[in-house]
Amino acid sequence: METILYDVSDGIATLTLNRPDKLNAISLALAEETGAAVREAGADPAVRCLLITGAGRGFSAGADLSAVQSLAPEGGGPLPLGDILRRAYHPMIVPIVKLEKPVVAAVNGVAAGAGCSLALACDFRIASEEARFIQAFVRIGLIPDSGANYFLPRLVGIAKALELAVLGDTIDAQEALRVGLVTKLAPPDKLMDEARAFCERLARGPTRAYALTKRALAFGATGDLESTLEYEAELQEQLALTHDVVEGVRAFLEKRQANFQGR
Ligand code: T3D
Repeated sequence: METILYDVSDGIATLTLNRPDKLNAISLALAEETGAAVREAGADPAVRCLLITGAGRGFSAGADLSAVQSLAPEGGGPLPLGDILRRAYHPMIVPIVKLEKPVVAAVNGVAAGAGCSLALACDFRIASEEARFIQAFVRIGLIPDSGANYFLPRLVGIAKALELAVLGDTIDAQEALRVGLVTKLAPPDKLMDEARAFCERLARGPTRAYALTKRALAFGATGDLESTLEYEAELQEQLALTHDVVEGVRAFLEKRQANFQGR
């Protein structure tokens, strides 16, 4: 892979966006390779948590604007932005949201435009105290994309989402924590250690319960009470079949730590 690094150890897959000279701007190759690596993490039983970060001083500066012009049709015409999103960006974002394992973003620096959407698609964001978040789309005359219109109102409410999207201002890490965009902050030199420790905790957890929690919350966010109650009952029935529920209950009764195996 040319634009990302991917490594698995101790139950954690680490995916590093790796175009540091362009602040990890998203080329078609980076989008494709990221989506493929996320799917690989999903299929690999050795992976129980996915960590996404950026090489160098940025997390991701969004769409690679230096490459966009070259995608214009020969002989002129509008940029095929819809096609690019459908073909490259959506297959990068959807597998992250659907991954049946926890996904943590270690936001090491600026996250702008679709790079911010990529961070928001993750289940948790641990940000460097020097990270910045920018809904940069409006600065080039676009609306938020790559799922920002889905993630932002859910995380910060529609009024704040509108403010961030319309003004396109830079918000610093402290403000991002205050409004609920990030889970926690870490000093820049401790970010990866803290993110890794967070992932280690998740990788030792009941992976199937995490997966079905993601599904249940997504369902509950749009469903009515009765259908959500029924959905919860169905998912608990599935979990009752897992090793981890048997082990969790037994460990409680034996007054010891559960040894979850993710199955
Ligand atoms: O269908 C579609 O394709 C549409 C999809 C759209 C989705 C989007 O993401 S739209 C939004 C695209 N992103 C942006 O508009 C952000 C552009 N970048 C910036 O505004 C700034 O770079 C930042 C605020 C993110 C960071 O500023 P700063 O001062 O820390 O760094 P810098 O000096 O501006 O950037 C460092 C280098 O990265 C620089 O290259 P150089 O001059 O050293 O050779 C810069 O050109 C490059 N870079 C930064 N962002 C991008 C980029 N190169 C290509 N594309 C970028 N998005």
